[in-house]
Amino acid sequence: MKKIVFSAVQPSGALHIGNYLGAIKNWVELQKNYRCIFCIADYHAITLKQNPRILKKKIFELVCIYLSAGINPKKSIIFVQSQVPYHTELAWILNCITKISELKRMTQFKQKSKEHPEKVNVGLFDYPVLMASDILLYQTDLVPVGKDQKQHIELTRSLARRFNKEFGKTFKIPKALIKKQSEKIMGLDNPLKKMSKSAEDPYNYIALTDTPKLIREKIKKAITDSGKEIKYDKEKKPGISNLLTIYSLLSKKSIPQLENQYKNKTYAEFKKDLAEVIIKSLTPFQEKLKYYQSKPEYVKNILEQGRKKAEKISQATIKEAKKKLGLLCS
Ligand code: AQP
Repeated sequence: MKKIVFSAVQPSGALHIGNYLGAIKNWVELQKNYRCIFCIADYHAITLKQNPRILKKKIFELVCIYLSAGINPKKSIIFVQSQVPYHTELAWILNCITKISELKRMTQFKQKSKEHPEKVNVGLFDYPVLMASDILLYQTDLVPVGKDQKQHIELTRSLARRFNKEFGKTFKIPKALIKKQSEKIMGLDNPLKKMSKSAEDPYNYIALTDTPKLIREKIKKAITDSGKEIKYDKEKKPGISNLLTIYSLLSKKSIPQLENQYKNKTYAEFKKDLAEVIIKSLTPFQEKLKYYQSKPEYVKNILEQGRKKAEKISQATIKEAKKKLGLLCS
């Protein structure tokens, strides 16, 4: 039996190279050796206000992004979270064993509620429990994510252990799979904060759909550090270190190789080349994206197949959890 990999992305904002390098790119490789399940986390997206018309478009676009990045629907399950009712059902069950103090400690909640105090709703607070339910429903072994999700996976592990201890073994205890080099791609406008979909300034990120002209402009404007040297030093040179990381991940050249290549060159020369490396990586992806976006029936069919498979696996887990709790199930 192959081990199970589960991960998800929210169909909100502009998907960026941080999401790609930190998560989706790694999923593609995992398909070779694991049973992979990739979800469009639309219920998570509505924890912040969404325009219904745009949300619908974003859900469809995200499926196309998965396919264009190399997720193969013949090997992996692709489905939309809100189309499988057991996610919210298990979230309710897990809510009943989650302490409020645990959720209050979640860094992402603390940050988001500080940034947007007027937008804090119960869903945003409870987001990590829904995420735990997403993962545990599929008896997941590994969850490939960026570093920002580490704390949520730790909570998932605690809840699974707690449930198993109290009611008998029901859930597998999953592990986070975080790749060191791509664990946290930082914002182009602020290399001390992660690149973020919901950033107000689009110059914070390179979106997967940005045009070559815009990519050149964004990289040109990206914050660098004082001094002239192109050298990796996360503490003293966070800006250039972040750009070196992106360059290295996309070109497959190591950071020392790049440092050597740009030894006597300027930031401007380095940035010019980096923009071209990004464009070269994104062009074939964007062509595929256009192709899938022109095939809505094909995409819908993939989602329907995915929904059926996801429902079957998750139904077995929810039944078991309800039985253990003494609830009636059909
Ligand atoms: N900057 C990043 N570097 C590396 N990985 C990242 N991820 C997100 N940002 C970075 C990883 O991308 C996956 C999908 O993220 P998500 O849709 O769950 O939303 P998020 O993590 O909340 O993404 P954003 O871009 O930061 O959106 P907002 O602005 O809404 O918070 C996850 O695996 C995540 O770790």
